[in-house]
Amino acid sequence: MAGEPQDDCLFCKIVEGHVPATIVRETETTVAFRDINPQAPTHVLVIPKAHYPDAATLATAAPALAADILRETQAVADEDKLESYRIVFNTGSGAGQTVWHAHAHVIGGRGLQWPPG
Ligand code: D5M
Repeated sequence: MAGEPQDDCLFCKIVEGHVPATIVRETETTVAFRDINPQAPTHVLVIPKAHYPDAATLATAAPALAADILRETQAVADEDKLESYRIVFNTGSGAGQTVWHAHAHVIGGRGLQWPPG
């Protein structure tokens, strides 16, 4: 069923506390934790506790939850005192998505180039 935890999902395991993570924020519906392979001084992943495979599926099935994710990206930026930051939703393997549980990358703390690589 949409949103149900998946046994084979790494981020569901982080939500359940079965895989350790450096959690920076948690709400009723979301968790934010530091990326294990940081690309900038701040690199935090904001995820819904419920399982959706990517951002578009999340936004269609649970738009209020998608809004929770976006609000939390700002809260993470505030926590790390970032004036500027980038939010990235890699969607599809061609764009670099490797974990099939929707997540926003919050990246900041250094100059960011545009266009991204
Ligand atoms: O982003 C998936 C991201 O997830 C990638 O930047 C590494 C990160 N990752 C993978 N395993 C972990 C654990 N265990 N803790 C924290 N971060 C993790 P994608 O957009 O799918 O490539």
